[in-house]
Amino acid sequence: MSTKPPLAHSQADIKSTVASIPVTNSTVTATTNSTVHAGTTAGPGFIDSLLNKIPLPRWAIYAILALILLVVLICVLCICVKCCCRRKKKRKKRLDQQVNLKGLNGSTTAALVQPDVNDVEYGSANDPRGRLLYSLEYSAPKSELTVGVKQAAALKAMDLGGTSDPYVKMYLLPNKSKTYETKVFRKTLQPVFNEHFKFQISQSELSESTLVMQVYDFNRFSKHDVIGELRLTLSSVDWNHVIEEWRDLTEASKFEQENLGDICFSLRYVPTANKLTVVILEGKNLKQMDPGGSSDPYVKVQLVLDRKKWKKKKTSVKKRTLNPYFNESFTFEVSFDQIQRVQLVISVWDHDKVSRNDAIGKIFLGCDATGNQLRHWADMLSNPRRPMAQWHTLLPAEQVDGTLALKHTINIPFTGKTF
Ligand SMILES: [Ca+2]
Ligand SMILES: [Ca+2]
Repeated sequence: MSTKPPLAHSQADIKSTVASIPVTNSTVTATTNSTVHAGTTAGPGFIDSLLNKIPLPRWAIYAILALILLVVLICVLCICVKCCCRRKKKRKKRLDQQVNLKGLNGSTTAALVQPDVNDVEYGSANDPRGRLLYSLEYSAPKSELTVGVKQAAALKAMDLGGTSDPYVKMYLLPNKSKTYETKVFRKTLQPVFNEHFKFQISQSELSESTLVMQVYDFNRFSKHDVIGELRLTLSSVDWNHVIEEWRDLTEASKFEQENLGDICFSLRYVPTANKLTVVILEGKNLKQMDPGGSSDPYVKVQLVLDRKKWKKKKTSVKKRTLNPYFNESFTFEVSFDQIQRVQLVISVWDHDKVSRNDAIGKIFLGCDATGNQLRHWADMLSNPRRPMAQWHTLLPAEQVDGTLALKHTINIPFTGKTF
């Protein structure tokens, strides 16, 4: 208590009250006394009575309390450390994935990808679509255009999870006789393709052609989406140098992409039984072939072996629909030796009572197919006895016939629309 008067003095000085020192002194001491008194009687008194009720010595109670406090502190500390670690791990995992994807680039197995079920499209039309690094080289003596698809960057995410499964499709216009596709790179927005494709084209044709490179997002269970595209007018290119440059992708223009529709079917091969089963499941958004704005679709399933028409089956006709549901199964006897040489041609036709039936669109699968079709075929072969279903976008019959004809220059019995 002897130290209190100077403290009271100083408080009084600071406040610079006009009141006399003895008065302030007494009020301050009074208040301090009262607080001390209240503190010692109400709080501790209550705790004392509580502690007295516990049949343990005081030191033991204090020790237990300290122990509990220590345990709580350790728990809080553990939770904090765990949270931090998890965040670090996530960041590390993301980095690892990027590294793995970089390591995968260029490997042949990248083509046989099986993206997850959550391949769902989202995003709007005006987002940036990313960039593509390509190269162009023309050899006049060989009449050969070499297009290099080097890499893409900052591609637009098309799937849930913020990624895409990109691949590049390319062709020349107006003579769209050959379409090339790169391998698919799974779950990345910066694939490194490093693939080269050659077009046989004369110098005069070259100056009238447009090179179209489209970056697609692969989806196993739905239609592949165009992420973006590049259209290069080849007449404006200086062919004295090898061109290598980055360009921003633009939204794909639809004007020359005539929509023929999509077809879904499953393939199953049982090597021990020599059985190939094709189930034609359904078609969607088929092209309107009849004046009434509809079509009467049916599907032809054909096998070509050693350049000859080999086996043929067809579904029933579905009247007046552009989204037919077939679910019709066809089984062919194909030996393991034959399955490696056979081509499966799926064509969708519009039935007409009066006039000739028209082909709506066509695709072919087999070991010498490309892109999506080759992927489906490879999936079937690498998963024996399991039916593998997939959607395919129909191509113009002439284009597919052209590709087939190119491969079988002499013995082709199937040129023209009748195939
Ligand atoms: Ca995808
Ligand atoms: Ca018809």
